[in-house]
Amino acid sequence: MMAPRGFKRDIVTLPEFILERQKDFPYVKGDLTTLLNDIGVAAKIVSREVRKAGLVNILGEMGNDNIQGERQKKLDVFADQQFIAALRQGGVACGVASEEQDEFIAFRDQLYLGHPYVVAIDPLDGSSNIDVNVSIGTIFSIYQIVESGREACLEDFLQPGRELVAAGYVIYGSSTMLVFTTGRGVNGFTLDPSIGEFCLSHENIQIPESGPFYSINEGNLLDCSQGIQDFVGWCKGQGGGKALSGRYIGSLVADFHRNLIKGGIYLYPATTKAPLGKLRLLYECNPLAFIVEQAGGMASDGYRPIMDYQPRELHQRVPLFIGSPHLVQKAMDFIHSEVNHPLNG
Ligand code: FBP
Repeated sequence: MMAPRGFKRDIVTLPEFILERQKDFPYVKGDLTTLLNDIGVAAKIVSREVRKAGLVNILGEMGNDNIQGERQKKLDVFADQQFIAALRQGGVACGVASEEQDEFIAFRDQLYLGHPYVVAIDPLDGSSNIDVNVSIGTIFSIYQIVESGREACLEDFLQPGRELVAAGYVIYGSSTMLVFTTGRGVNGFTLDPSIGEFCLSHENIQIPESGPFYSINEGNLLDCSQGIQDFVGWCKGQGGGKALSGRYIGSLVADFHRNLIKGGIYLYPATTKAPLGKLRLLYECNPLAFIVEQAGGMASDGYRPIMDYQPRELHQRVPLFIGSPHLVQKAMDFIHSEVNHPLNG
């Protein structure tokens, strides 16, 4: 039976959505479309392995440490290989920097010369949750290379977040979702395994001005500055305000996603043990900062926007306060009111 004239399916797949929005990008010839699709394919492959992790030999450790000094998990390495292969085979990116790799990888084949993009990736975020079946994720960000027609080089990756062309994350949770921005709003796609397609499920996501959740590893709290301890106290209703609910999954992508949808703040401040915090500017903080700002939220190191940082090195760490603008501003107010705060002279 012929579909009636003008019949329109009620689902929009990721490739269709990107193609439809391609006209928004003055300078692209479809490269960004291809690149986002390549990332989508690798995400599907990783999602397939995550969904049967307990049945296949992909849980547990590889037996070595990565450049971050963390025990590398088998799924970290699997995801890293899948995304790098997808970017190399996709033939659009000319280089990649990964949280799991010591150095960036420039795709040196002639084929890649002239391709305008490099990608930074945290292939598997929330590694500590892999073996216990808790939501984990992938975080990616795309920069245009500084000078076209040459091989990818370090300066292409060490650009401020303000220079990002696109950023996104994949969450492997109760469903697999891909959420991304190209600087024109934030959209979310849910993987429909029955057709193997990411389908538009969350259009033009806006983070609530404030929200009911705060996310911090309170095990580190006594190691944080007084301003941060006071802010967490405020979150708990000390000082008479309405208490927020503490939620900490231990997977940045999962905590961030909940707060993006429902409102809240995630913070991983500097501590005496980790004076620069734990999270990586390139692989985790910049891409999520781009997304949250596009959704009406804020991302700060407690003093200035994350996106204003001039990165100095590939694996640089920064403190992170990210989420609903009212809550991030509140945290910054508490920090700025610290007795020995430099701004208080
Ligand atoms: P990786 O798993 O990519 O190293 O990410 C860091 C991370 O696991 C975040 O996902 C999470 O929010 C945080 O570290 C948890 O750290 P901690 O165990 O110190 O609270």
